[in-house]
Amino acid sequence: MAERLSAEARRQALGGLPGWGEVQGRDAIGKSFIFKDFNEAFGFMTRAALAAEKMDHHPEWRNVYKTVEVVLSTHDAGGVTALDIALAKTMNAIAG
Ligand code: H2B
Repeated sequence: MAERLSAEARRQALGGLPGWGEVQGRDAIGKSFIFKDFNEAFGFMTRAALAAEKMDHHPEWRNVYKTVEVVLSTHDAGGVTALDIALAKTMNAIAG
């Protein structure tokens, strides 16, 4: 099973992940993606969902019009692991 990252490892990983930051009050990372319109936002969600399913690692997320708020945490580990960092990277790549 993936292990929770140390605070230092998480901080370092976040340094290479534009737009991502710590979620206040829990062991998780988050980002608000803002797209041109709903079509772009939902297209992102569709591609990210397929990637997440392939990784067997799933986001907590919320869409309002052209904004997608994402929170990543590994529920099985109770915090941020390398799986969250990998999914965050994939999401950044999909968003372009
Ligand atoms: N996604 C996330 N974010 N955290 C998990 O711990 C997790 C998951 N566990 N997706 C996976 C599914 C697990 O429940 C299955 C059985 O592999």
